[in-house]
Amino acid sequence: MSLPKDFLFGFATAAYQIEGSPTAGGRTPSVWDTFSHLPGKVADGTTGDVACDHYTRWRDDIALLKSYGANAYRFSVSWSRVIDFSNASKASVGTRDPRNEEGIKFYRAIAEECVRLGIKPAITLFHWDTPQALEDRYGGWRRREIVGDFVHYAKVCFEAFGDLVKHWITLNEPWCYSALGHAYGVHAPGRTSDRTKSPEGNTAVEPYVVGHNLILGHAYAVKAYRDLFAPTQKGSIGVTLDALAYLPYDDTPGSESAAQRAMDARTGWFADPIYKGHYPASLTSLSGGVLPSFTEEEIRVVKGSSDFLGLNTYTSNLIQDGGNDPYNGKTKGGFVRPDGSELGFKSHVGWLQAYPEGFRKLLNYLWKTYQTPIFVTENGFPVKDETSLPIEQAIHDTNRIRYFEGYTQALLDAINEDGVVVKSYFAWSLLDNFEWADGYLTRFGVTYVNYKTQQRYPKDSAKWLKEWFEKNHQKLD
Ligand code: GBH
Repeated sequence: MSLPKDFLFGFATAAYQIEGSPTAGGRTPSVWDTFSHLPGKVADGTTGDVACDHYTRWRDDIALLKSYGANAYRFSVSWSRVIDFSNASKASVGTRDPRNEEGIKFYRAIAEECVRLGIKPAITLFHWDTPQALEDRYGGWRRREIVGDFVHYAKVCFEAFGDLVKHWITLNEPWCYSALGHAYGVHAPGRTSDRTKSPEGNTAVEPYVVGHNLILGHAYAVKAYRDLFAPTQKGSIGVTLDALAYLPYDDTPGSESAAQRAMDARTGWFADPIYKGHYPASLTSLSGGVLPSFTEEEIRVVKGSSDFLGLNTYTSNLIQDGGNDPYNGKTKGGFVRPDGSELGFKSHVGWLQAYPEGFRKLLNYLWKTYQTPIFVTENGFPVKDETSLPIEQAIHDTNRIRYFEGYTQALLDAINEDGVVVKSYFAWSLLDNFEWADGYLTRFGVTYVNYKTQQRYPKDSAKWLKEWFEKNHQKLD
């Protein structure tokens, strides 16, 4: 059992979840700054204003990566740090806002330090933090105009970091941004779209429009990279989607087709256009005809616009027919089988149960369906209790180790037994951090962060993962 020589092993983070310093170096707000400051949006009433203070402590955090044996680091760039929106109120649609050299300097220093330590930097361009200026200017991702602005920003990044960065991820989990941000309103920009305007009276158009523009933004950014940068920089670029193993609740045809419909609605919504050139047929009918369509020219740009499939995955779900949620395939999902037994073991967070076999099935499904190398860009386990435990106890994160044991074994089995091509494993996350609408209540880190002192404490899981990689990585040709 082993991992290929060029396998990337490391940890992932996202800008708004760790950086803090929201106004430093000319940064302007993103939709997450606005949203988290609204009362009632974040469970513990917190924001990312300070977070892990990574903006000033980044060098120590990269040292942690090194000590955990990582050969790669996935982090996201904050759009509103590297593009200067300080004059945005005077700008109109079509303005290409200038570069912000101070923001660029910050991320270049991080990438340089990684390279110096033998850690390959992998950049996510969009991890949900749309510049508020663009939200105000024309409605952010609800409008096609954003594609030009996203490509402009992406080109600034390719130009500024591309000598150091050879792995690019355009978008993180567009499903979350579209559905959680525009249908349920639990993520920024917090919109709960009007569902009465759709033919079925349940499906709103807006989340699909947002998803459509995200796909186009991704595809045109990839085109720019391939046309202008890849020939000299020789990196690869793709998208990261979130996926669950949706497993039939029982062996009835109803459950089986519902599970497939859920896969289509959650992951196929983005994966099918990007890898196959069209939306899934089941999503087209599920949406009651409100899905936007691509022009012939757009299809040529969208189809094949990812060098790999970036995969964020945490859990599995048992699917039955009969739900009422258009963005999850109008299915019902749960963790309890017909015989009353549970799927895997529980975390302290309702949506996540650990089920390693589901991960192995999912890897096989994605490999078979999309036939492209898979980069696992996030996988991890939350612990709520860590917040109330004394630090010296919280760092002994036995349950998280149990999760990683199962999931890394499933990964090895998929690679070595099933022949699935998997090129990376990034654990979520390097640090405990701002867990979006959950605030700081839920900790996903392999490093405990004491938010009062900003002191970092490696948890046992960090050591466990380090040893796992050392044991399984082929270093010889
Ligand atoms: C990823 O999101 C994110 O990329 C990362 O930033 C995040 O910190 C990490 O995983 C851990 O959550 O409305 O029932 O889906 C994973 C997607 C979005 C899953 C919010 C849980 C809330 C429950 N997550 N979702 S539900």
